[in-house]
Amino acid sequence: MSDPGDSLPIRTVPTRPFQDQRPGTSGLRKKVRLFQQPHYLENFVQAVFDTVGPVQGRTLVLGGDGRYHNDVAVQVILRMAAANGFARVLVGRDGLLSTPAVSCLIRRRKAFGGIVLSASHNPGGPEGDFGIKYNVANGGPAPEAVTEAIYRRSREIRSYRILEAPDLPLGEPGVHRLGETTVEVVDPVDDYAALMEELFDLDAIRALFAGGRFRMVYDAMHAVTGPYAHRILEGRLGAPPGTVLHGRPLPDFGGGHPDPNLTYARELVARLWGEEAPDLGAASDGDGDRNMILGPRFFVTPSDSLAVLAANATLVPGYARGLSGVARSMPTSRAVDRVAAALGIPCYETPTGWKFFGNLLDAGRVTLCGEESFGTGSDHLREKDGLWAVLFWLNVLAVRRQGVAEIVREHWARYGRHYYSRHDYEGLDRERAEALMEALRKRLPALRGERLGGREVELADDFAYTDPVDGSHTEGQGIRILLEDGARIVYRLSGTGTEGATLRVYLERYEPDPARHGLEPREALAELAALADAVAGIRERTGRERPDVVT
Ligand code: VG1
Ligand code: CO
Repeated sequence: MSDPGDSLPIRTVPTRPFQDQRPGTSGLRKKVRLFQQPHYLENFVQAVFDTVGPVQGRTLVLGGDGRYHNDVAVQVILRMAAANGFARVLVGRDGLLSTPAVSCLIRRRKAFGGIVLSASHNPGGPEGDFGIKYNVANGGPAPEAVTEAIYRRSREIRSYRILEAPDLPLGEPGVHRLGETTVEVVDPVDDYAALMEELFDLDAIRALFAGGRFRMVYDAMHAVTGPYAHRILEGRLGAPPGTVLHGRPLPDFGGGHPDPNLTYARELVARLWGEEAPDLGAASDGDGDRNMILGPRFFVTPSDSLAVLAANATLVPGYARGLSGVARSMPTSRAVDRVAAALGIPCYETPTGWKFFGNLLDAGRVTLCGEESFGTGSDHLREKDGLWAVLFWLNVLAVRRQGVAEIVREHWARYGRHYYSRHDYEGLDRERAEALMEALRKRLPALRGERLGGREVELADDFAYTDPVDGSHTEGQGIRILLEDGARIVYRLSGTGTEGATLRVYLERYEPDPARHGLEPREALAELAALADAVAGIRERTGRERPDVVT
């Protein structure tokens, strides 16, 4: 044990509240320079401790995705955790932990909660974004009642507590004392890798890779999953070195946008669409909770991926007993609903954001859940989990010995295809974007019973959700318009952006006939996209001719 001693002075630092510390879809996200203001991070952390406490004698898990400011923030939070009386802090080596690894550690080590430092898929670096998120004892994101209470506290806070102490060395696993607090530096991968070992038939996947017939490329996007992927894919599963691209976490993600989609994972996409494409392509985001799955010249939409995993779950040891139920966020396509119906299990529709799955998972009502935004997960922890989804696919591929595209096409043939696409209009003027949503909301009563594109509007509402487990209620979660042929348009404003407003428009059309499963989503959804524009006046109100990102 190295120690700066037990008798370090605790300082109570006077501060003034910031008015803008309301957590969004997934924690508090702001530009790095806002987080660098004196007291900004400290205020929020104290607001968290005040809200979730008493924290005396408890264990906290702490880590982040390695983005710019991660190293500074980790040291501040360690000193604050000690000053606030935590008995123990488990911190990832070099301050690194993926979001799923934080969830895993909270659960396996029975911690009181955890702090994740990440702005997920948002770019990093001095000009980029930073973020902080609190997870509760089940390992999942704090529910809305807690995040709102943290926000209220942040607006009245007058002081915070911090220990005066030098930075702790976090480069090697080991145990340190910080005042009265024990700080344990843990290997970020160990516990997570052990959990994956319990869930998947890793020997079968190893056999798939053996002999070099099956090849994959995994793009860690210079974000947090590099060390996890090197260890599990190249180490445990025997995939050749070079399988993991961009495997070194960098504070600015190598200048990239750590968002695993067809736009930002450019090199990976080039490989999968190139000569001698590997059999599987995959990528994760900044903090490792998202995943993208590709076959040779083939993109699996996240909504389809969830449905395929649900339909094949019993092939995987950890899910061989079957699923208790499934859940998806409202904008996610309803492909998984059809699998649930066929399996005779419930399917829940929740608001956007992983925090709404927590109660369903805790209550054992669902086993798998997912979002259209490249998020898939299960009851193995309480966050979405990028590498887990990749291993799930690998396990299915190892058992079925078919290609990715073949598996998805067979799935469509059986259940029908949900053509799906999300159009994002980024960096809009906030007032204009809110006015667009408000105008839509006002039109809802008139829309019901109207005809759009020759079909009757079956449902038009602003999505509200009552949690079936604890009865908590949330409103204003997105405008949805459902047509009689099953087509659907959803509009909502992003809760993770840091500049202006982002309008997300989600388009979905169901096609039961396998003869018509070969269209490009763009063609298949062209008419619906035009309708979405006509109904909301997107071009007129935003002045944008087309979306910035289509996924
Ligand atoms: C987005 C996604 C949402 C996801 C959230 C956090 O939120 O749409 O599905 O849960 O990001 O993902 P929004 O409010 O911008 O649409 V991550 O990987 O940032 O933790
Ligand atoms: Co993320």
